[in-house]
Amino acid sequence: MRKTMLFVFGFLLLAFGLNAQKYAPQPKPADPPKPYGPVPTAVQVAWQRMEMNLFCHFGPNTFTGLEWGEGTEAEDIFNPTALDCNQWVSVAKNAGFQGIILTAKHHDGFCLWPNPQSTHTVRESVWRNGKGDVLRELSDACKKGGVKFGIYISPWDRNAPTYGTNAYNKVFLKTLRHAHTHYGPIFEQWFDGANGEGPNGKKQVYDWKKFNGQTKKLQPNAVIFSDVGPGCRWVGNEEGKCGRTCWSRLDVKGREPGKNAPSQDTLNAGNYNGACWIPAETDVSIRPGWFWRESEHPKSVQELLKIYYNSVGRNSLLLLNVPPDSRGLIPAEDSLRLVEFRAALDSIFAKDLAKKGAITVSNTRVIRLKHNPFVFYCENGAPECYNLIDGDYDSYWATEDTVTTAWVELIFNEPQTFNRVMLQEYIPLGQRVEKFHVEVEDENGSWRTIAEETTIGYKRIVLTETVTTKKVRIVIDKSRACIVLNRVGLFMDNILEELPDQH
Ligand code: FUL
Repeated sequence: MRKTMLFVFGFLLLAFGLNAQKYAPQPKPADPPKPYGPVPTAVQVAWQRMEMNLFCHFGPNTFTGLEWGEGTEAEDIFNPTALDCNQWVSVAKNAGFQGIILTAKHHDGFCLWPNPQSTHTVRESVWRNGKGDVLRELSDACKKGGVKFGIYISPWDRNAPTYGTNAYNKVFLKTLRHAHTHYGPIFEQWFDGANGEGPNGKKQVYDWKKFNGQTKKLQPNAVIFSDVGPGCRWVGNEEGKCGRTCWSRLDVKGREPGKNAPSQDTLNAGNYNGACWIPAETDVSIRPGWFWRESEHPKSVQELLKIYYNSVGRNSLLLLNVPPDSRGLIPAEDSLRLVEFRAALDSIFAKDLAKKGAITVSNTRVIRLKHNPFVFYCENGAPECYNLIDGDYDSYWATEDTVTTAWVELIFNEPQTFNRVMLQEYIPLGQRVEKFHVEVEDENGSWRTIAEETTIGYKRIVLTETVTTKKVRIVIDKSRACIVLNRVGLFMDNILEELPDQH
């Protein structure tokens, strides 16, 4: 009996549903937008979505106070008294960092793992009677804590006897191979561009093709960092500042890391017509130096917030260096500062005021809705534009193919107060927007521009004066192809209220 009733009910539902489909005026849905220009690989998209990673500079310099060790330091100098990589991982996690990159070998050549290619390693030190291995500990701790693990291995080596000859390239390849086959998986391989004098006064001609080729083969899911990628690029400075205009595209033909890299300005802004997708990574230290020194202290929360806005908020990933001390622990003052930084970010970004609004758009592409493929609309206030606030990364609002100027309007019942506007382009389909502005309606019904900017990219956080309004309009003035946005957000930052230098 119950079965029959269910059957009848189901039949009625189906019949009614089909009927409704038949008679409702349904526009023809368009195909999703075609990718524009170079686009990121799935690995690059996953990497960009990490947003913030921790950098750990650790090695003989932690004990000597040098920034660039000579390579002649006695191995016994490296002797952390209480190394605990689980502590590094919990510091990273508590602050919301997704990955940790360790200087496995800095310019002094000292290896934090027993690299068979070198006699200048933890194995030759007194630390744990030569049985210690920092790479092993951090890689294990990362796996245990669910944090991704990456390594910095400096090509420049002030210790390697072969440095400056062809033989060094082979040694370096074997060094990479050892690290890549014993401690993976790694999410990022960091190649420093510094190329100073070797012990014999010679400069090394690096075989980048082989370094990258082997890395890609052994660690296909690792993004390779260098001045010219191929996975991601240096942002061109160590101050935590990505360009206000920032394209994730770069031209690298004939270029190499180091002296032959594009100019620092180019790295900062990318190339408008760059042939490759090589997004910017902003590396900066929480302290004045890259390595720990007792006399130095971490930056304030305000400074960290500025760095956040100038990196994550400008289409770049933030790689924040937090150096462990001579005990092998991240000092309490730094870990506390990071907890404060996290609390500040949470207080600003936990509440997205855009979610309280109704949305209309000047144009929309008719897209079948992801969660209900039988329903689609195209009139103003169409459901597609709610993809901008649904929290689903892969759902977006897009304009029709020929439309490269459009606006999104947020309308509220009650006035809202905010000073940060967050926008995201759906980068799997490329980077498109090159000019936009934000307007608010005042009490008299007239519109006022509160910000004018250029690029958006993966994420753009626009810093504005604090405004209170019932209507906000984001106007895309110029896009290189139809517009594809997956996020609009409005936030109130009560911590960094004054507008920092925005250049
Ligand atoms: C630079 C190096 O010379 C510094 O010592 C540091 O490792 C920084 C991240 O990159 O090129």
